[in-house]
Amino acid sequence: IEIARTEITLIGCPLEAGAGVRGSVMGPAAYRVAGLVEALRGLGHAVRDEGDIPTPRPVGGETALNRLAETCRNAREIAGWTRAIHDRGYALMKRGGVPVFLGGDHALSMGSVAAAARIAEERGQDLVVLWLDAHADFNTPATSPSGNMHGMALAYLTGEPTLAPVMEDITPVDPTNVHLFGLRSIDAQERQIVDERGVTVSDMRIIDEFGAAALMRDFLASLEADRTHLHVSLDVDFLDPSLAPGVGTTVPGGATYREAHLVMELLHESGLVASVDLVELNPFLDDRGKSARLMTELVASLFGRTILDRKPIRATP
Ligand code: EXY
Ligand code: MN
Ligand code: MN
Ligand code: MN
Repeated sequence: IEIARTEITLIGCPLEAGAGVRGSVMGPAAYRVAGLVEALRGLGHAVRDEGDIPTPRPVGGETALNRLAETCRNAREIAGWTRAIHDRGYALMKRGGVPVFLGGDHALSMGSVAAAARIAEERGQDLVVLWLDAHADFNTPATSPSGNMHGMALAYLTGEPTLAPVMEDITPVDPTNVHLFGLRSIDAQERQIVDERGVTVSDMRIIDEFGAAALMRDFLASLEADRTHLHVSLDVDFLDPSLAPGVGTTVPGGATYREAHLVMELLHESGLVASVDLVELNPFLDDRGKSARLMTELVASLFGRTILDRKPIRATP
């Protein structure tokens, strides 16, 4: 089968300020070592690696942001990253092609999804966000048990007013267009927010019962082809920790090897994926590059690799 040649731009976002443990700053480098560029080129795509976004200066001076920093760890750093990632992401999408944001912790999506929302609005499309994650990332500063901003990304993006100082004037994401897939860890108050805002949730209980493929097919069938910008945000902890230990927030009972590949294969077949985040990879916690390699394999499936041309993953090169 011929794969449609896609212009893919890789953009490294080496941040760790949103996470509770350090190390995801090394994520972009690990994807390059694992051969992400080569894997995508091998499928016939036009791949440009833009390198890493330089660490921005923390945003300071604003009273509202200073107040936010009292409850949110590294709020000024995250504000800097959000602006930088948004601006670069927006410029890339404006040129066309599919950007792949290499994280970096999940706070990076505050910038990447904000950029996707702006582009979608300009193009008269609906932004739909598929959040492949063990967690909901819907905490607000008031409900967060940790103060870690990677757990607040979706609350910010769907217009949580107390998080607005991170970066004002975003195009808010419609929470009913957010699909949490793989959920198995959520805080009590966070659960309330997810319910109240009408977010779609496929938790692991539902995935176990009905199967990842059936749920993913229904989801994709509900989207209108020309009117949809589908943004996929893939958190390493979506995967079972036995497969992907290289993440700071492992939760048992995650997606299996084939479930994860099948989700990627179905997403590819849909032809709807317009932007992608790869987040939370922590090479410092990884086991001989195992998680970086698996994530790279999954991205290849997302961009058209099929079972026939897949090589087995080995623990060592
Ligand atoms: N719900 C917890 C918190 O807000 O602190 C854990 C969040 C982990 C977020 C990871 C990236 O998905
Ligand atoms: Mn996450
Ligand atoms: Mn997570
Ligand atoms: Mn809707």
